[in-house]
Amino acid sequence: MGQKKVFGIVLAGGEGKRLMPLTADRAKPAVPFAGQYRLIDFALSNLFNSGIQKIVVLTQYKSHSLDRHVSHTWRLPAMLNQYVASVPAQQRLGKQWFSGSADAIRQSLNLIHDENPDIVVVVGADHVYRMDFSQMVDAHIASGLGATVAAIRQPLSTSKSFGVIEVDQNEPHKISQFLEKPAHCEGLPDSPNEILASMGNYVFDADKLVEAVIRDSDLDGSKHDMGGDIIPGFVERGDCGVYDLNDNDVPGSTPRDRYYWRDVGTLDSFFDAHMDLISTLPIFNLYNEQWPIFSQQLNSPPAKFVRDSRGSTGTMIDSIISLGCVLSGAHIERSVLGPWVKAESGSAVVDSILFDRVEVKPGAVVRRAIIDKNVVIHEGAQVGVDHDHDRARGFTVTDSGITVVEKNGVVLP
Ligand code: ADQ
Repeated sequence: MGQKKVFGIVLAGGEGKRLMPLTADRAKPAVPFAGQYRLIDFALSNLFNSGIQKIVVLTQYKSHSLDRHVSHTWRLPAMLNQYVASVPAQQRLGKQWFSGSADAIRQSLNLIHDENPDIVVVVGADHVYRMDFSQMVDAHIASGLGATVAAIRQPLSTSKSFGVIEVDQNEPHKISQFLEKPAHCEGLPDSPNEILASMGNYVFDADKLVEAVIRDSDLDGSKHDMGGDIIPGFVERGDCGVYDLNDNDVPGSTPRDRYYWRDVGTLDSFFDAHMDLISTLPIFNLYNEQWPIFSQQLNSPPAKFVRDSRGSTGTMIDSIISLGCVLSGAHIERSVLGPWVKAESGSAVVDSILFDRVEVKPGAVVRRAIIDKNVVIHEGAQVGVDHDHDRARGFTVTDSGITVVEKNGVVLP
């Protein structure tokens, strides 16, 4: 990135409807992940580790726990002029909230003007991955183009979830067509069952980004969306490049997780991403000290795994257990436990994700389930065993059979 001034913007105002009920009370980037993290920690760690250390997080929807997490966790040394600032929508330009991700940037242009950067890196907040943005910024500068979109190959069947990129045959670093979430499209010439998908991460020349969001605000029919409006505009003007994640080399990556990227926008993909963490050779490795994923420093005692009062031992295998957990005589298998979870005698937690302070009482069973914060699962109760019973009790059951229990819930037998 050399001497260029680079500014980071994290888009964190989306509602995350497909993650309901986990987003009933919090913004999607604030959803807990892997026990001690929040989803936004991945985007912020990637930016910070890339040397981008002036960052704003644009928030809107139910932003309280997100703002709190960012301000408690991401305190960079002001003395070095580094910061991560969470900036809620403020109606600075009139009586309207952000109408889309590009409008969020337009309404926050004062933040860009204050820093007067050469380059702006704009990233989403709800993906699990590692990426060195400094390499993407270098490629962007070398291309001479106004915008660059990060891209990764995905199955053709997922086209309706992504911006789909077509490259210029003569200039393969340049995008010739960008379709936002098409229901149908063609596969890649060298791999018909795959598309080149936008990762929702962009690098811009600062002046061109400012110009583009201002121009977009006057356009009839625009949804003021980065993927739907701003990027297609750059492509139309022949000013948009592509940066393939395969060209990114993050220090300490393993062959298994080098190109790992997961959009955790649905309950099923959120569940699957957790399962990627817990195998012996993880598909995504949290233990890479050369590219750490930072999160809250919990003031908590270590996790404890003990026999119960009758002397019965529990078992635990292929699981992640956070600080403050006490597991006495419980069976924990292929599960991720957040801080301060308690599981008691004869209980079983299998293939499940438990958020902070869940209590699993004696003899209770949790199977293929996501249990939000502060839920109490009473003695002998079962979750994820009988889906009809789960639905009858008001729990969400996904198409692939994951039961989700909302925050503060009580599960009775
Ligand atoms: P989506 O993720 O579906 O697709 P969107 O819902 O706009 O797009 O979310 C992108 C980011 O912007 C998220 O981090 C979200 O929190 C944030 N955001 C959404 N609305 C916002 C608002 N009003 N204010 C502030 N922030 C807001 C995008 C791209 C696709 C790309 C996928 C990759 O549009 O082209 O393929 O990401 O997952």
